[in-house]
Amino acid sequence: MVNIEENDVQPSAVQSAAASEESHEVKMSVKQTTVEREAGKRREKAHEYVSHLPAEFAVKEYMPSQLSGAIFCGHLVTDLDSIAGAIGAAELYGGVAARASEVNSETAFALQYWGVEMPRPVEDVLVELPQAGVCLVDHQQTSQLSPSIEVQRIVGVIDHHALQNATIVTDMPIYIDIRPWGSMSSIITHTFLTLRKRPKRETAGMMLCAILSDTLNLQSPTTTEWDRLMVAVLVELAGVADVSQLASQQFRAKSKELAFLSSEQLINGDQKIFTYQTDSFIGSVAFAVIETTDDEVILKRSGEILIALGEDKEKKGVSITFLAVVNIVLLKSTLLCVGSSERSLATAAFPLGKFVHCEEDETISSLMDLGGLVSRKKDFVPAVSAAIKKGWSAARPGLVRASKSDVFDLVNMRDD
Ligand SMILES: [Mn+2]
Repeated sequence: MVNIEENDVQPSAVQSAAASEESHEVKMSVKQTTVEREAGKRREKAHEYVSHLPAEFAVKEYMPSQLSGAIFCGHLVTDLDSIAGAIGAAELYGGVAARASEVNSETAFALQYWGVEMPRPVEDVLVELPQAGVCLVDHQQTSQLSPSIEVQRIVGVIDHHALQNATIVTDMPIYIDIRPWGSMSSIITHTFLTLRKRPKRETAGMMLCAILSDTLNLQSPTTTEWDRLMVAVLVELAGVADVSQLASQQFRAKSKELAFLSSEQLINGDQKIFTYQTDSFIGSVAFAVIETTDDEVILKRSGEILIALGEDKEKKGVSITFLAVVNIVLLKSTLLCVGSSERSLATAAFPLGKFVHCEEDETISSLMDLGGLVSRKKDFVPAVSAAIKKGWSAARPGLVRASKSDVFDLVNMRDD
C-alpha cells in the first residue's frame, strides 16, 4: 500500500539534498524554475516510490475488470492530457488508446519526442473492436463526447472535471475515478503506483508532458500536491535530466501552430459555453482561451480576431463571448471584449482589470489586461459567475432587471 501524505517531505532531507546538489552544480547562480524546484523537493519521495515498484506486476489491489480490453478515449478537440491519459490508461488496464480528433501541435511534439505512436481515430477502433467497452478519459460530458461513441458502450470514466448537468447517463453501474487534481494523467500515474505497476518510459514521458500542459508547469491554480508529486515520479520514470528544458520545448511547440491558425480556428481551439439562469440574466457565455508563450503575436491580430469573435457570437447565438489570451510563461492574460455587453460584464467580473489601448480599434477599448489570472476553471469563469450572481444584467432589450438578485441558479454550467 502506497501511503502518501501531503506534507511528509522531511525539511532537513530537502535542505541537505539541495545543498549537496549545489556543490556539484557549476552554474550556481541559475534561478530554479517552478518545475525544477517542485520536482527537486520531492525527488527523494519519488525515488522511494519508484524503487519500491517490483520488477514483475502482481495484482493485489482492485483492478476493474470492465476496463480490461476497453477502448480509452479523450474528449473532442483533443489535447495532450486526453491523448497521454488514453495511452497511459490503455497500458495500465490493458486496452487500446484512441483519439476523438486530430491532435494539436503540442501533442504531436510529445508523441514525437517520446517516440510514441499516434492513437488511431476512435471511429475506426470502435468498428474494429465491436465488443469492446469504452472508457472515457479527461471528460464525462455528452457535449465533449465523440458522437461515434454510443453511451451504452461506456464502461468507465477517469476524469478531473466537475460533474454538471451534461454528464453522461448510463443504464448500468460503470467504473468511475474522478479526482479534483490538475491533470487526468496525474490520476493514471497514481494508479500505476497503487497497483505497483511501472509504466513504460515513453508512457511516463507522455504523462509527464500532459501534467505540465494541464497545470502550466505546475503554476496554474488548479495544481495540487498530487500533481507535483506525480511530476517528480514521472521525471524519474522517464529519466528526464532537465524537466524545464523539456517544458519550454513543449510550450514552444504548443505556441508554434497558433501563428498558422485563422482567427476562427483560434477562437474554436478551446472554447466552452456556460449557460446561466438568474433573475437578472438568462443566457450563455462563451469563453475561449488561447494559451501561448508569445501573446504579442496573437494580440497584434486582435482587430481581426475581434471581428471573427463577433461573427462567432452571432453564429452560435450566445449572449456574451470572451476570449482570453494567456501568456503561459509570464502567467498573465488579456481579455478580448467584442462589444459593450462584454465590456460591461468584464468590468463587473474583473474589477482589477484595466482596459488597454488597442491599435486596431481606437474608438472603444476592447482589450482588458487581466494581470496574473490564468485559469478558466479557477479564475475566469468563477469571476464571471459571481458577477452574474450579484445581479449583472446584459444591457439588451428583452432582458428584465432583477428584483431579487440573490436568487442564483446555474444551468448547464461547464468547466475546463
Ligand atoms: Mn485534462
